[in-house]
Amino acid sequence: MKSIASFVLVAAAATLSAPASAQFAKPEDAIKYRQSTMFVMSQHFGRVAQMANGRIPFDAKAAADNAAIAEGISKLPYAAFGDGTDKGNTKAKPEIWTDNVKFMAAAEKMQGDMTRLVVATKTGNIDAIKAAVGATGGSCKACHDNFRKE
Ligand code: ASC
Repeated sequence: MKSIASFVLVAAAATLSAPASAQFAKPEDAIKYRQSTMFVMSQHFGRVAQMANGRIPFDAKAAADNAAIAEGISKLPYAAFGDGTDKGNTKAKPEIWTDNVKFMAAAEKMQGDMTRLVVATKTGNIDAIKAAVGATGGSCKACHDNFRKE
């Protein structure tokens, strides 16, 4: 009985952690999904960046809220770079698949920067937020330079 219960738990965990790519009916859907999530992430990160750059008034709560949303979204795009999604309406470079370890390291760097941005926004300290925005924006840019076509 105990072992059956364990098996059910393991099976449920395996289902929950199955590659999220399984959710895409066709490659175009995966491409649209990763572009959409990147776009929404840029909108929320962009609001914090605009505050850090003094282009919109600093609002500590709005900064924290937007950073938290961007951090959550930063987890989403990478399941949508599955096999067969390298062609079509995409600027993705082949290196995403041929050098996937480097690509995923760049993704994780950005995700870590997003987490540090959330921590910074919770302090409400504009200098800490500026530094974290700079680091995060640098990660966005580095990955685009290496893995996105012009
Ligand atoms: C943004 C955004 C990006 C990055 C990048 C940083 O706000 O949409 O792609 O920052 O421009 O250089």
